[in-house]
Amino acid sequence: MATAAAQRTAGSEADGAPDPVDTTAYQHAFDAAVAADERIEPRDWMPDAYRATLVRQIAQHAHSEIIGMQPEANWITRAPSLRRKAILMAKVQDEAGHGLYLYSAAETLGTGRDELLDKLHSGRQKYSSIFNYPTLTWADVGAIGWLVDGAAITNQVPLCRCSYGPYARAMVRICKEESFHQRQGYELLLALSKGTPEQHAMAQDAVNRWWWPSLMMFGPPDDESQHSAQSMTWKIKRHSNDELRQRFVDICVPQAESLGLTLPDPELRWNEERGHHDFGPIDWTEFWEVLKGNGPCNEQRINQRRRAHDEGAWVREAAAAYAAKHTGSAGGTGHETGATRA
Ligand code: FAQ
Repeated sequence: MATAAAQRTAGSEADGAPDPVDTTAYQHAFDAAVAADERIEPRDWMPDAYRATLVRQIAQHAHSEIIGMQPEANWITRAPSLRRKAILMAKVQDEAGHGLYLYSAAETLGTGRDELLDKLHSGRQKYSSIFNYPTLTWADVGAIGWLVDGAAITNQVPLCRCSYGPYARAMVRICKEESFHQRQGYELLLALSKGTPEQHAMAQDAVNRWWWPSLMMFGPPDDESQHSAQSMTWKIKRHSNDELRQRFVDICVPQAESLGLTLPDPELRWNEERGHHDFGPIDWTEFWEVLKGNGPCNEQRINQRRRAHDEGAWVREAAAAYAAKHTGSAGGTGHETGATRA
């Protein structure tokens, strides 16, 4: 008997569009592939809503990576040593790379990067709430690495098993790099925590400010998460927002102790019965306000992104001219992108 993968690609048209009369059969093959934990690949038939959900999530993720460069880039020129500066530059560059892998993954779904960037710039697509908070001191670089990258890894490791192949494969590399980022943040905070009383206080202040927004990164509570149930059925998401948030809290508590820092939540305590830490209520009003554009830095972030895009127009034009010049030359890969191979 043919595998689900063979069934859903067999007979598909070159443009990926099935004969309308056969849609039910394709749907069955798609469902079977998802149930069997097989990967859906770009040329496979997939429901329109599955494609749209992936584009939405991958685009939002890609936008987060590139907008996420801004808060830390703010500190590159003020890093306290050459070593710290080199590490921070590498990290910020990695985030740009993550954006590229993710835009490429979205391209495999038939949505170009220009279109996605246009939607970001016009406010029709979101980026993570976390990047609308300011980086006030050098310790914020450590707190972002430890908490924001830590939250990102907790959320993204399960995405390495996402049912859509290009997204899942992009996540493997991203998670490896994020784990380096998390370690550098932890190490930076440890140095400050063990430093002078002023440095310790600076580290504590940064953790106090980044803790709650980091918990919000996982998205709204499960009963308010409009996409979770369907995304989990499709195995795009493997865990709910609240499950991952809880996992993150449980990971952070012992790490905070090792750092010699406290988490700003008086209700945080181990619950023997649940086998997890209980934690205090999250201010969801703040979260929704940030999503509506009313966070401390929303305007600054999007304006900076638009400006960078406009100022980079000449680079895109030069790259396109170069590619056009080399199209048809030996190798003929002038316009090839990672999109088809992501
Ligand atoms: N911020 O129904 P759900 C990083 C929106 S990468 C803004 O639960 P879903 C690396 C959601 O889109 C960080 N919006 O949605 C780094 C939806 O609105 P929509 C980004 C949010 O998709 C580190 C509505 O709320 N990571 O940090 C947020 O099932 C350091 C209802 O929510 C990813 O994108 C939020 N936090 O679950 C870079 C990971 N949460 O779209 C630089 C992939 C929810 O209908 C420096 N994404 N919303 O208008 C995911 O796993 C999911 O999309 C969730 C949300 C879990 C974020």
